[in-house]
Amino acid sequence: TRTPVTVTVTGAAGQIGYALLFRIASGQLLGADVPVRLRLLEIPQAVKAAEGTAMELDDGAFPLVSGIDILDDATRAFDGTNIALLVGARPRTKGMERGDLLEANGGIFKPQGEAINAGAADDVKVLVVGNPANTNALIAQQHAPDVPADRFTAMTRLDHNRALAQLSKKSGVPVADLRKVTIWGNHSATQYPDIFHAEVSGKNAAETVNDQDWLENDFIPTVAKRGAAIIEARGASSAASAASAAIDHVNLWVNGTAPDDWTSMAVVSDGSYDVPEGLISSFPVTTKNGKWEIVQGLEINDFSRTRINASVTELSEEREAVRKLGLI
Ligand code: NAX
Repeated sequence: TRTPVTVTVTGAAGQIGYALLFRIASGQLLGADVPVRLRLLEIPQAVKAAEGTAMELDDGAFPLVSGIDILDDATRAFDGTNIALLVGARPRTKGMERGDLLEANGGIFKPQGEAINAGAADDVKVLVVGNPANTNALIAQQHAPDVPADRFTAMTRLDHNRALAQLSKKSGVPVADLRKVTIWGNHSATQYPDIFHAEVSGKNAAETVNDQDWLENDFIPTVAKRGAAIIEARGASSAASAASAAIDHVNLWVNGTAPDDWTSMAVVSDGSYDVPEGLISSFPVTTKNGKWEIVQGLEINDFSRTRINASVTELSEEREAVRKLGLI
């Protein structure tokens, strides 16, 4: 039998945690033959609620779960961890300025980065879901100098999946026959969902749809503002879809993308597509043997260039703001 993989989930008592943990326990994160050891990290006030979730995990009697620990200490939670899912974050509350938000999250992601640096397994892979996800990932990464920078990623797969869903509706082609959509930039309203390289049943998506008005005034805003629309409809923010995207992100990273497709991941930029080096920005990415690579050589038209630049500028500003706050 295989040795269990240690998976740490922060914000385990939250609504994404609630959806995510059961998917991990059932084998959908890593594979139906991979046992997992779960570590649930919460703040002290939420430990009791995390214990409740753990009781329900027990009651799922999942054959792949070899143990569950509930912790309120980051050092212990990340000790020996192979997969770190950083979901818990400080949400923006009324009257909070962006600087306050970045600072509050710096207080979470700096110590978590340090704990990962100190004790995580050599093969650790980190996914940041908690918002502002790209910049939180940057803060954690900057405080883990001994961990290769390419192990720190932030989630834009939910945006990618939202783009697939909208493209499927518009084209009348099932999601299974869509390939190569891309989310560029920041997981925020400035993100750019790109279908110029996407394929609908093997044909170019932008040419097949051939509707610039839909692209500009429907598709892009619908994908970028979907989070707000979900809150409006459900009275609570996206949770099961966010958990599902986290499963996709890690599963693809570990097990590889299909030969004729790619995924979107926010990863440390090497300067590709003129995205400043070191920013954690979303790119089209292929994965193989647990490593990701940015898809190279795509032609970027003027329409795309303007939008990618706008989102990347926002990321540069966030990096500047956390520098000024002394968080990196
Ligand atoms: P909840 O408020 O339901 O849960 C967050 C949990 O995190 C709480 O239980 C809280 O106690 C815990 N927490 C806070 N600080 C912590 C710390 N230092 N260590 C451990 N746990 C801590 O939020 P939920 O709906 O689960 O969303 C979690 C995060 O995901 C939010 O930041 C949210 O904005 C973000 N999202 C990111 C998405 C993405 O695509 N990247 C989409 C969905 C979601 O909006």
